[in-house]
Amino acid sequence: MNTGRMFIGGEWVDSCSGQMRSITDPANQQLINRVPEADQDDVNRAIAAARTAFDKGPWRQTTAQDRGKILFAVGQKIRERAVELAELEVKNCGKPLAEAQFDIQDAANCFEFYGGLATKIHGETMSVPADSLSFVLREPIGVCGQIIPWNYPLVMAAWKLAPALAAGNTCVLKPSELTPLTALELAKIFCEVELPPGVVNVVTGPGPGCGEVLASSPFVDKVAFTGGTATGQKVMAGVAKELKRISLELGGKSPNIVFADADREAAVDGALFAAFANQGEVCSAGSRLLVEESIHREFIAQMLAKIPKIKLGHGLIAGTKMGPLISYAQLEKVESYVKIGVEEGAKLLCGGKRPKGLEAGFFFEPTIFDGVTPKMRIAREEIFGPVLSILTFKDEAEAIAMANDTEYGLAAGVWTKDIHRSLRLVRGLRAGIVWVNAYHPTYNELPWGGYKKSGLGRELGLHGIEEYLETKQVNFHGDPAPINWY
Ligand code: TXE
Repeated sequence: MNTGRMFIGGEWVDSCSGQMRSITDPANQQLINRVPEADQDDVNRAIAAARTAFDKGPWRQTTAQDRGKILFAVGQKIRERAVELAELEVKNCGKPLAEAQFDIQDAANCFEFYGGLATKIHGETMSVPADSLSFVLREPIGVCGQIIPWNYPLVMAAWKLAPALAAGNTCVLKPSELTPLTALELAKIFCEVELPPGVVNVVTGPGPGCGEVLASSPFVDKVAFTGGTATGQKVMAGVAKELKRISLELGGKSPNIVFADADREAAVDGALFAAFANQGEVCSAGSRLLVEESIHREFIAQMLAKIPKIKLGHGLIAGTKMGPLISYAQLEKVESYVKIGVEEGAKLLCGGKRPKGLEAGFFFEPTIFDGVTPKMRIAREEIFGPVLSILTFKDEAEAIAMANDTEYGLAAGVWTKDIHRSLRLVRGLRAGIVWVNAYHPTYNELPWGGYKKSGLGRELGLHGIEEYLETKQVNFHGDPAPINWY
Protein backbone atom coordinates (compact mmCIF):
# COMPACT_ATOMS: atom_id res chain seq x y z
CA MET A 1 0.00 0.00 0.00
CA ASN A 2 1.14 3.55 -0.71
CA THR A 3 1.20 4.43 2.95
CA GLY A 4 0.99 8.06 3.81
CA ARG A 5 0.35 9.46 0.36
CA MET A 6 -2.65 10.65 -1.59
CA PHE A 7 -3.23 10.42 -5.33
CA ILE A 8 -3.05 13.55 -7.48
CA GLY A 9 -2.27 13.81 -11.19
CA GLY A 10 -1.33 10.13 -11.40
CA GLU A 11 1.26 10.43 -8.63
CA TRP A 12 1.40 9.52 -4.95
CA VAL A 13 2.02 12.79 -3.14
CA ASP A 14 2.32 14.32 0.33
CA SER A 15 0.14 17.21 1.39
CA CYS A 16 1.57 20.67 0.68
CA SER A 17 1.63 21.40 4.40
CA GLY A 18 3.24 18.09 5.35
CA GLN A 19 0.44 17.53 7.89
CA MET A 20 -0.72 13.97 8.47
CA ARG A 21 -3.83 12.41 10.02
CA SER A 22 -3.94 9.17 11.97
CA ILE A 23 -6.60 6.74 10.84
CA THR A 24 -7.82 4.49 13.62
CA ASP A 25 -10.00 1.43 14.04
CA PRO A 26 -13.29 2.51 15.70
CA ALA A 27 -13.56 -0.89 17.41
CA ASN A 28 -10.41 -0.40 19.49
CA GLN A 29 -8.94 3.01 18.56
CA GLN A 30 -5.74 1.38 17.34
CA LEU A 31 -3.76 3.12 14.63
CA ILE A 32 -4.29 1.57 11.19
CA ASN A 33 -2.44 4.03 9.01
CA ARG A 34 -1.54 7.67 8.50
CA VAL A 35 -2.62 9.72 5.51
CA PRO A 36 -1.88 13.26 4.36
CA GLU A 37 -4.13 15.91 5.81
CA ALA A 38 -4.95 17.88 2.68
CA ASP A 39 -5.90 21.52 2.71
CA GLN A 40 -7.12 23.91 0.06
CA ASP A 41 -3.74 23.98 -1.73
CA ASP A 42 -3.89 20.24 -2.24
CA VAL A 43 -7.49 20.34 -3.39
CA ASN A 44 -6.65 23.06 -5.88
CA ARG A 45 -3.72 20.97 -7.08
CA ALA A 46 -6.07 18.02 -7.62
CA ILE A 47 -8.65 20.19 -9.37
CA ALA A 48 -5.93 21.52 -11.69
CA ALA A 49 -4.85 17.95 -12.50
CA ALA A 50 -8.44 16.92 -13.24
CA ARG A 51 -8.94 20.11 -15.29
CA THR A 52 -5.86 19.41 -17.42
CA ALA A 53 -6.87 15.78 -17.86
CA PHE A 54 -10.29 16.89 -19.06
CA ASP A 55 -9.33 19.91 -21.18
CA LYS A 56 -6.08 18.65 -22.68
CA GLY A 57 -5.69 15.01 -21.77
CA PRO A 58 -6.54 11.95 -23.82
CA TRP A 59 -9.56 10.98 -21.73
CA ARG A 60 -12.19 12.76 -23.79
CA GLN A 61 -10.79 11.21 -26.95
CA THR A 62 -10.97 7.74 -25.40
CA THR A 63 -13.71 5.70 -27.01
CA ALA A 64 -16.66 4.58 -24.95
CA GLN A 65 -15.52 1.01 -25.55
CA ASP A 66 -12.14 1.73 -24.01
CA ARG A 67 -13.68 3.54 -21.06
CA GLY A 68 -15.93 0.52 -20.58
CA LYS A 69 -12.97 -1.85 -20.69
CA ILE A 70 -11.15 0.19 -18.03
CA LEU A 71 -14.18 0.11 -15.75
CA PHE A 72 -14.56 -3.65 -16.22
CA ALA A 73 -10.86 -4.05 -15.37
CA VAL A 74 -11.38 -1.99 -12.19
CA GLY A 75 -14.30 -4.24 -11.23
CA GLN A 76 -12.19 -7.33 -11.84
CA LYS A 77 -9.28 -6.03 -9.76
CA ILE A 78 -11.62 -5.18 -6.89
CA ARG A 79 -12.85 -8.79 -6.99
CA GLU A 80 -9.26 -10.11 -7.03
CA ARG A 81 -8.51 -8.10 -3.90
CA ALA A 82 -11.90 -8.62 -2.25
CA VAL A 83 -10.58 -10.33 0.89
CA GLU A 84 -8.01 -7.63 1.64
CA LEU A 85 -10.39 -4.77 0.79
CA ALA A 86 -13.18 -6.18 2.95
CA GLU A 87 -10.84 -6.50 5.94
CA LEU A 88 -9.55 -2.98 5.46
CA GLU A 89 -13.11 -1.66 5.25
CA VAL A 90 -14.01 -3.46 8.50
CA LYS A 91 -11.01 -2.01 10.30
CA ASN A 92 -11.57 1.51 9.03
CA CYS A 93 -15.32 1.88 9.43
CA GLY A 94 -16.31 -0.82 11.89
CA LYS A 95 -18.90 -2.81 10.00
CA PRO A 96 -19.16 -6.63 10.36
CA LEU A 97 -17.10 -8.59 7.84
CA ALA A 98 -20.11 -10.14 6.07
CA GLU A 99 -21.46 -6.65 5.36
CA ALA A 100 -18.07 -5.43 4.12
CA GLN A 101 -17.74 -8.47 1.86
CA PHE A 102 -21.10 -7.63 0.36
CA ASP A 103 -20.01 -3.99 -0.11
CA ILE A 104 -16.84 -4.96 -1.98
CA GLN A 105 -18.76 -7.12 -4.46
CA ASP A 106 -21.31 -4.35 -4.81
CA ALA A 107 -18.57 -1.83 -5.63
CA ALA A 108 -17.16 -4.22 -8.27
CA ASN A 109 -20.66 -4.69 -9.72
CA CYS A 110 -21.08 -0.94 -9.90
CA PHE A 111 -17.92 -0.50 -12.01
CA GLU A 112 -19.04 -3.35 -14.25
CA PHE A 113 -22.56 -1.97 -14.63
CA TYR A 114 -21.24 1.42 -15.74
CA GLY A 115 -18.52 -0.27 -17.80
CA GLY A 116 -21.37 -1.78 -19.83
CA LEU A 117 -23.31 1.46 -19.89
CA ALA A 118 -20.41 3.50 -21.30
CA THR A 119 -21.23 2.26 -24.81
CA LYS A 120 -24.96 2.88 -24.44
CA ILE A 121 -24.93 6.65 -24.10
CA HIS A 122 -27.22 7.59 -26.93
CA GLY A 123 -28.43 10.89 -28.28
CA GLU A 124 -31.49 11.54 -30.44
CA THR A 125 -32.04 12.69 -33.99
CA MET A 126 -34.94 14.59 -35.50
CA SER A 127 -35.61 16.80 -38.49
CA VAL A 128 -36.56 20.31 -37.43
CA PRO A 129 -36.63 22.08 -39.80
CA ALA A 130 -37.03 19.59 -42.61
CA ASP A 131 -33.93 20.70 -44.51
CA SER A 132 -31.64 20.26 -41.51
CA LEU A 133 -30.46 17.35 -39.52
CA SER A 134 -31.01 18.07 -35.86
CA PHE A 135 -29.57 15.92 -33.17
CA VAL A 136 -28.89 15.81 -29.48
CA LEU A 137 -25.40 14.98 -28.24
CA ARG A 138 -24.64 13.73 -24.76
CA GLU A 139 -21.28 14.92 -23.48
CA PRO A 140 -19.33 14.70 -20.24
CA ILE A 141 -19.83 17.65 -17.89
CA GLY A 142 -16.13 18.12 -17.10
CA VAL A 143 -14.41 18.04 -13.73
CA CYS A 144 -16.51 16.42 -11.00
CA GLY A 145 -15.90 17.09 -7.31
CA GLN A 146 -17.15 14.09 -5.35
CA ILE A 147 -17.54 14.19 -1.59
CA ILE A 148 -18.42 10.96 0.20
CA PRO A 149 -19.14 9.82 3.79
CA TRP A 150 -17.77 7.19 6.12
CA ASN A 151 -20.55 4.61 6.32
CA TYR A 152 -19.95 2.85 2.96
CA PRO A 153 -16.51 4.12 1.90
CA LEU A 154 -15.74 1.92 -1.12
CA VAL A 155 -19.36 1.60 -2.27
CA MET A 156 -19.81 5.38 -2.19
CA ALA A 157 -16.57 5.86 -4.14
CA ALA A 158 -17.86 3.40 -6.77
CA TRP A 159 -21.30 5.05 -6.98
CA LYS A 160 -19.60 8.37 -7.68
CA LEU A 161 -16.63 7.43 -9.86
CA ALA A 162 -18.10 4.69 -12.07
CA PRO A 163 -20.86 6.73 -13.77
CA ALA A 164 -18.67 9.84 -13.96
CA LEU A 165 -15.89 7.94 -15.75
CA ALA A 166 -18.28 6.02 -18.00
CA ALA A 167 -19.58 9.37 -19.21
CA GLY A 168 -16.04 10.67 -19.84
CA ASN A 169 -15.61 13.10 -16.94
CA THR A 170 -12.57 13.56 -14.73
CA CYS A 171 -12.86 13.44 -10.95
CA VAL A 172 -11.56 14.68 -7.64
CA LEU A 173 -12.80 12.30 -4.97
CA LYS A 174 -12.75 13.38 -1.35
CA PRO A 175 -13.44 10.47 0.96
CA SER A 176 -14.45 11.15 4.54
CA GLU A 177 -11.44 12.16 6.60
CA LEU A 178 -12.32 9.23 8.88
CA THR A 179 -12.36 6.51 6.20
CA PRO A 180 -9.96 7.21 3.32
CA LEU A 181 -8.21 3.85 3.15
CA THR A 182 -10.22 1.83 0.63
CA ALA A 183 -10.51 4.90 -1.62
CA LEU A 184 -6.69 5.05 -1.67
CA GLU A 185 -6.58 1.34 -2.52
CA LEU A 186 -9.01 2.07 -5.33
CA ALA A 187 -6.63 4.74 -6.61
CA LYS A 188 -3.93 2.09 -6.67
CA ILE A 189 -6.21 -0.03 -8.85
CA PHE A 190 -6.71 2.92 -11.20
CA CYS A 191 -2.90 3.09 -11.55
CA GLU A 192 -2.75 -0.60 -12.36
CA VAL A 193 -5.33 -0.32 -15.13
CA GLU A 194 -3.36 2.66 -16.51
CA LEU A 195 -6.06 5.25 -16.24
CA PRO A 196 -4.51 8.43 -17.68
CA PRO A 197 -3.00 10.73 -15.02
CA GLY A 198 -5.40 13.25 -13.50
CA VAL A 199 -8.58 11.44 -14.57
CA VAL A 200 -9.15 10.32 -10.96
CA ASN A 201 -7.58 12.14 -8.02
CA VAL A 202 -8.12 11.15 -4.40
CA VAL A 203 -7.61 13.89 -1.82
CA THR A 204 -7.61 12.95 1.85
CA GLY A 205 -8.73 15.78 4.05
CA PRO A 206 -11.55 17.28 6.09
CA GLY A 207 -14.84 18.80 4.95
CA PRO A 208 -14.08 22.37 5.96
CA GLY A 209 -11.07 23.46 3.92
CA CYS A 210 -11.24 20.55 1.45
CA GLY A 211 -14.82 19.60 0.65
CA GLU A 212 -15.73 23.27 0.77
CA VAL A 213 -13.12 24.11 -1.86
CA LEU A 214 -14.46 21.41 -4.18
CA ALA A 215 -17.97 22.80 -3.74
CA SER A 216 -17.08 26.39 -4.48
CA SER A 217 -14.21 26.16 -6.97
CA PRO A 218 -14.96 27.78 -10.34
CA PHE A 219 -12.85 25.06 -11.97
CA VAL A 220 -15.15 22.25 -10.88
CA ASP A 221 -18.14 21.72 -13.18
CA LYS A 222 -20.23 19.36 -11.08
CA VAL A 223 -20.42 18.40 -7.44
CA ALA A 224 -21.78 15.10 -6.16
CA PHE A 225 -22.22 14.81 -2.41
CA THR A 226 -23.38 12.14 0.01
CA GLY A 227 -23.62 13.04 3.66
CA GLY A 228 -25.78 14.74 6.26
CA THR A 229 -28.54 17.12 5.18
CA ALA A 230 -27.04 20.09 7.02
CA THR A 231 -23.69 19.59 5.27
CA GLY A 232 -25.49 19.08 1.96
CA GLN A 233 -27.11 22.48 2.40
CA LYS A 234 -23.67 24.06 2.93
CA VAL A 235 -22.34 22.29 -0.16
CA MET A 236 -25.29 23.56 -2.16
CA ALA A 237 -24.67 27.11 -0.97
CA GLY A 238 -21.05 26.82 -2.15
CA VAL A 239 -22.16 25.42 -5.49
CA ALA A 240 -24.75 28.20 -5.92
CA LYS A 241 -22.00 30.82 -6.22
CA GLU A 242 -20.78 29.17 -9.40
CA LEU A 243 -24.13 27.69 -10.49
CA LYS A 244 -22.63 24.35 -11.30
CA ARG A 245 -24.34 21.00 -11.58
CA ILE A 246 -25.09 19.26 -8.30
CA SER A 247 -26.46 15.99 -7.00
CA LEU A 248 -27.07 15.36 -3.31
CA GLU A 249 -27.78 12.15 -1.43
CA LEU A 250 -28.66 13.16 2.11
CA GLY A 251 -30.23 11.94 5.29
CA GLY A 252 -33.44 10.17 6.10
CA LYS A 253 -35.92 9.07 8.76
CA SER A 254 -37.42 6.28 6.78
CA PRO A 255 -40.68 4.58 7.80
CA ASN A 256 -40.97 0.81 7.81
CA ILE A 257 -44.68 -0.07 7.93
CA VAL A 258 -45.94 -3.42 9.19
CA PHE A 259 -49.57 -4.39 8.67
CA ALA A 260 -51.28 -7.11 10.72
CA ASP A 261 -51.51 -9.44 7.71
CA ALA A 262 -47.76 -9.36 6.98
CA ASP A 263 -45.66 -12.52 7.01
CA ARG A 264 -44.75 -12.13 10.66
CA GLU A 265 -41.38 -13.83 10.71
CA ALA A 266 -40.16 -11.96 7.64
CA ALA A 267 -41.43 -8.64 8.97
CA VAL A 268 -39.78 -9.09 12.39
CA ASP A 269 -36.50 -9.93 10.69
CA GLY A 270 -36.95 -7.10 8.22
CA ALA A 271 -37.68 -4.56 10.95
CA LEU A 272 -34.49 -5.47 12.83
CA PHE A 273 -32.33 -5.53 9.71
CA ALA A 274 -33.81 -2.22 8.51
CA ALA A 275 -32.85 -0.53 11.77
CA PHE A 276 -29.61 -2.23 12.78
CA ALA A 277 -27.68 -3.19 9.63
CA ASN A 278 -24.38 -1.29 9.53
CA GLN A 279 -25.03 -0.20 13.15
CA GLY A 280 -27.93 1.90 11.88
CA GLU A 281 -25.44 4.17 10.14
CA VAL A 282 -27.37 3.97 6.90
CA CYS A 283 -29.06 6.87 5.11
CA SER A 284 -32.03 4.64 4.26
CA ALA A 285 -32.25 2.92 7.67
CA GLY A 286 -35.81 1.99 8.64
CA SER A 287 -35.46 4.00 11.82
CA ARG A 288 -39.21 4.58 12.27
CA LEU A 289 -41.15 1.35 12.65
CA LEU A 290 -44.89 1.87 12.13
CA VAL A 291 -46.80 -1.16 13.43
CA GLU A 292 -50.53 -1.79 13.13
CA GLU A 293 -52.02 -1.39 16.58
CA SER A 294 -53.65 -4.85 16.72
CA ILE A 295 -50.29 -6.71 16.49
CA HIS A 296 -48.13 -4.18 18.29
CA ARG A 297 -47.51 -6.05 21.56
CA GLU A 298 -46.86 -9.38 19.91
CA PHE A 299 -44.60 -7.85 17.31
CA ILE A 300 -42.48 -6.14 19.95
CA ALA A 301 -42.13 -9.38 21.91
CA GLN A 302 -40.96 -11.16 18.78
CA MET A 303 -38.42 -8.45 18.03
CA LEU A 304 -37.05 -8.38 21.55
CA ALA A 305 -36.62 -12.15 21.51
CA LYS A 306 -34.15 -11.73 18.66
CA ILE A 307 -32.11 -8.86 20.09
CA PRO A 308 -29.65 -11.14 21.97
CA LYS A 309 -28.67 -12.57 18.57
CA ILE A 310 -27.23 -9.19 17.56
CA LYS A 311 -23.71 -9.90 18.78
CA LEU A 312 -21.54 -6.82 19.19
CA GLY A 313 -17.82 -6.91 18.62
CA HIS A 314 -14.98 -6.23 16.23
CA GLY A 315 -16.22 -6.78 12.71
CA LEU A 316 -13.44 -9.27 12.00
CA ILE A 317 -14.48 -11.60 14.83
CA ALA A 318 -16.62 -14.46 13.51
CA GLY A 319 -20.26 -14.13 14.47
CA THR A 320 -20.22 -10.35 14.96
CA LYS A 321 -23.50 -8.84 13.81
CA MET A 322 -22.92 -5.26 14.89
CA GLY A 323 -19.72 -3.26 14.99
CA PRO A 324 -18.85 0.06 16.62
CA LEU A 325 -20.08 3.47 15.57
CA ILE A 326 -17.66 5.42 13.46
CA SER A 327 -16.40 7.88 16.06
CA TYR A 328 -16.70 9.16 19.57
CA ALA A 329 -18.66 12.14 18.22
CA GLN A 330 -21.20 9.80 16.63
CA LEU A 331 -21.43 7.76 19.84
CA GLU A 332 -22.13 10.93 21.81
CA LYS A 333 -24.75 11.98 19.26
CA VAL A 334 -26.55 8.65 19.57
CA GLU A 335 -26.39 8.78 23.38
CA SER A 336 -27.80 12.27 23.38
CA TYR A 337 -30.81 11.07 21.37
CA VAL A 338 -31.46 8.27 23.85
CA LYS A 339 -31.55 10.87 26.59
CA ILE A 340 -33.91 13.00 24.48
CA GLY A 341 -36.19 9.99 23.85
CA VAL A 342 -36.43 9.20 27.56
CA GLU A 343 -37.09 12.86 28.40
CA GLU A 344 -39.78 13.01 25.72
CA GLY A 345 -41.58 10.14 27.45
CA ALA A 346 -40.85 7.27 25.05
CA LYS A 347 -40.42 3.83 26.61
CA LEU A 348 -36.93 2.36 26.34
CA LEU A 349 -37.41 -1.35 25.60
CA CYS A 350 -33.78 -2.39 25.21
CA GLY A 351 -30.25 -1.02 24.85
CA GLY A 352 -29.75 2.68 25.36
CA LYS A 353 -26.19 2.27 26.59
CA ARG A 354 -22.63 1.28 25.76
CA PRO A 355 -22.07 -2.46 26.17
CA LYS A 356 -19.82 -3.74 28.93
CA GLY A 357 -16.43 -5.15 27.93
CA LEU A 358 -16.10 -3.18 24.70
CA GLU A 359 -15.04 0.14 26.20
CA ALA A 360 -12.05 0.55 23.87
CA GLY A 361 -14.36 1.10 20.90
CA PHE A 362 -17.38 3.24 20.07
CA PHE A 363 -19.95 0.50 20.62
CA PHE A 364 -23.61 1.08 21.40
CA GLU A 365 -26.28 -1.52 22.10
CA PRO A 366 -29.20 -2.01 19.71
CA THR A 367 -31.84 0.27 21.15
CA ILE A 368 -35.62 0.23 20.76
CA PHE A 369 -38.08 2.88 21.91
CA ASP A 370 -41.80 2.14 22.07
CA GLY A 371 -44.63 4.59 22.64
CA VAL A 372 -43.07 7.10 20.29
CA THR A 373 -45.38 9.79 18.96
CA PRO A 374 -44.96 11.59 15.62
CA LYS A 375 -43.94 14.90 17.19
CA MET A 376 -41.08 13.50 19.27
CA ARG A 377 -37.60 14.37 18.10
CA ILE A 378 -36.65 10.68 18.03
CA ALA A 379 -39.42 10.23 15.46
CA ARG A 380 -38.33 13.17 13.33
CA GLU A 381 -34.55 13.60 13.40
CA GLU A 382 -31.90 11.40 11.85
CA ILE A 383 -29.94 9.70 14.65
CA PHE A 384 -27.67 7.56 12.45
CA GLY A 385 -27.05 4.82 14.94
CA PRO A 386 -28.77 1.68 16.25
CA VAL A 387 -31.86 3.40 17.63
CA LEU A 388 -35.32 2.33 16.49
CA SER A 389 -38.48 4.31 17.24
CA ILE A 390 -41.77 2.39 17.24
CA LEU A 391 -45.08 4.12 16.49
CA THR A 392 -48.50 2.54 16.00
CA PHE A 393 -51.31 3.17 13.52
CA LYS A 394 -54.97 2.13 13.29
CA ASP A 395 -55.53 1.95 9.54
CA GLU A 396 -53.92 2.38 6.15
CA ALA A 397 -54.75 6.07 5.83
CA GLU A 398 -53.13 6.83 9.16
CA ALA A 399 -50.07 4.75 8.24
CA ILE A 400 -49.54 6.71 5.02
CA ALA A 401 -50.05 10.07 6.70
CA MET A 402 -47.67 9.16 9.53
CA ALA A 403 -45.05 7.79 7.12
CA ASN A 404 -45.10 10.98 5.07
CA ASP A 405 -45.03 13.25 8.10
CA THR A 406 -41.31 13.94 7.77
CA GLU A 407 -39.02 16.42 6.08
CA TYR A 408 -37.16 13.48 4.55
CA GLY A 409 -38.14 11.14 1.74
CA LEU A 410 -35.36 8.69 1.03
CA ALA A 411 -36.87 5.24 1.57
CA ALA A 412 -39.84 3.36 2.98
CA GLY A 413 -40.74 -0.27 3.67
CA VAL A 414 -44.16 -1.94 3.55
CA TRP A 415 -45.01 -5.39 4.91
CA THR A 416 -48.37 -6.86 3.88
CA LYS A 417 -49.79 -9.83 1.99
CA ASP A 418 -52.47 -7.66 0.39
CA ILE A 419 -51.20 -6.74 -3.07
CA HIS A 420 -53.85 -4.06 -3.59
CA ARG A 421 -52.90 -2.36 -0.37
CA SER A 422 -49.20 -2.58 -1.16
CA LEU A 423 -49.77 -0.88 -4.52
CA ARG A 424 -51.77 1.89 -2.85
CA LEU A 425 -48.90 2.36 -0.39
CA VAL A 426 -46.32 2.43 -3.20
CA ARG A 427 -48.20 5.35 -4.74
CA GLY A 428 -48.98 7.07 -1.47
CA LEU A 429 -45.50 7.11 0.03
CA ARG A 430 -43.40 10.18 -0.72
CA ALA A 431 -40.01 8.49 -0.93
CA GLY A 432 -37.45 7.74 -3.63
CA ILE A 433 -37.19 4.04 -2.76
CA VAL A 434 -40.05 1.80 -1.62
CA TRP A 435 -39.50 -1.80 -0.60
CA VAL A 436 -42.46 -4.16 -0.33
CA ASN A 437 -41.92 -7.21 1.90
CA ALA A 438 -38.20 -6.44 2.00
CA TYR A 439 -35.88 -3.80 3.38
CA HIS A 440 -32.47 -2.61 2.19
CA PRO A 441 -31.77 -4.55 -1.02
CA THR A 442 -30.03 -2.09 -3.35
CA TYR A 443 -29.25 -2.75 -6.98
CA ASN A 444 -26.76 -0.94 -9.18
CA GLU A 445 -29.33 -1.16 -11.99
CA LEU A 446 -31.97 0.91 -10.17
CA PRO A 447 -32.00 4.63 -9.33
CA TRP A 448 -31.18 5.65 -5.77
CA GLY A 449 -32.08 9.01 -4.24
CA GLY A 450 -34.59 10.91 -2.21
CA TYR A 451 -37.62 13.16 -2.23
CA LYS A 452 -37.75 16.32 -0.11
CA LYS A 453 -34.70 17.00 2.12
CA SER A 454 -33.22 13.59 1.33
CA GLY A 455 -31.57 14.95 -1.74
CA LEU A 456 -31.49 16.04 -5.34
CA GLY A 457 -30.96 13.85 -8.38
CA ARG A 458 -30.42 10.11 -8.55
CA GLU A 459 -27.44 7.81 -8.39
CA LEU A 460 -27.14 4.34 -9.94
CA GLY A 461 -28.99 2.82 -12.85
CA LEU A 462 -29.63 4.64 -16.09
CA HIS A 463 -30.64 7.73 -14.12
CA GLY A 464 -27.25 7.80 -12.41
CA ILE A 465 -25.31 8.43 -15.59
CA GLU A 466 -27.65 11.28 -16.53
CA GLU A 467 -26.21 13.23 -13.60
CA TYR A 468 -22.83 13.17 -15.33
CA LEU A 469 -23.90 14.13 -18.85
CA GLU A 470 -24.47 17.46 -20.53
CA THR A 471 -27.01 17.75 -23.32
CA LYS A 472 -26.15 19.57 -26.53
CA GLN A 473 -28.61 20.46 -29.25
CA VAL A 474 -27.06 20.46 -32.74
CA ASN A 475 -28.74 21.94 -35.80
CA PHE A 476 -26.84 20.82 -38.82
CA HIS A 477 -27.48 22.54 -42.10
CA GLY A 478 -25.56 20.78 -44.83
CA ASP A 479 -26.54 23.10 -47.62
CA PRO A 480 -26.24 26.68 -46.36
CA ALA A 481 -28.02 29.57 -48.09
CA PRO A 482 -28.47 33.19 -46.96
CA ILE A 483 -31.69 33.71 -45.04
CA ASN A 484 -31.94 37.30 -46.43
CA TRP A 485 -33.20 38.78 -43.15
CA TYR A 486 -31.33 42.07 -43.68
O1 TXE B 1 -21.32 13.95 7.98
P1 TXE B 1 -20.99 15.05 6.91
P2 TXE B 1 -20.78 13.78 9.47
C1 TXE B 1 -25.50 12.26 8.62
C2 TXE B 1 -25.76 11.52 9.92
C3 TXE B 1 -24.61 11.92 10.77
C4 TXE B 1 -24.44 13.35 10.35
C5 TXE B 1 -23.09 13.94 10.65
O2 TXE B 1 -26.96 11.97 10.49
O3 TXE B 1 -24.87 11.80 12.13
O4 TXE B 1 -24.66 13.35 8.96
O5 TXE B 1 -22.07 13.11 10.14
C6 TXE B 1 -17.63 16.27 4.10
N1 TXE B 1 -18.24 21.16 2.71
N2 TXE B 1 -24.85 11.44 7.63
O6 TXE B 1 -20.50 15.05 10.15
O7 TXE B 1 -20.50 16.30 7.53
C7 TXE B 1 -16.97 15.34 5.08
O8 TXE B 1 -15.58 15.57 5.13
C8 TXE B 1 -17.98 20.08 1.96
C9 TXE B 1 -25.70 10.85 6.63
O9 TXE B 1 -19.66 12.83 9.41
O10 TXE B 1 -22.19 15.13 6.04
C10 TXE B 1 -17.36 13.97 4.50
O11 TXE B 1 -16.49 13.67 3.42
N3 TXE B 1 -17.85 18.86 2.47
C11 TXE B 1 -24.95 10.31 5.49
C12 TXE B 1 -18.77 14.22 3.97
O12 TXE B 1 -18.88 15.63 3.82
C13 TXE B 1 -17.98 18.71 3.80
C14 TXE B 1 -23.64 9.70 5.75
C15 TXE B 1 -19.89 13.75 4.87
O13 TXE B 1 -19.77 14.36 6.12
C16 TXE B 1 -18.25 19.81 4.64
C17 TXE B 1 -22.87 10.40 6.77
C18 TXE B 1 -18.37 21.08 4.03
N4 TXE B 1 -18.63 22.17 4.76
C19 TXE B 1 -23.52 11.20 7.68
N5 TXE B 1 -18.32 19.36 5.91
C20 TXE B 1 -25.73 9.58 4.45
N6 TXE B 1 -26.61 10.28 3.74
O14 TXE B 1 -25.52 8.41 4.22
C21 TXE B 1 -18.12 18.02 5.87
N7 TXE B 1 -17.91 17.63 4.60
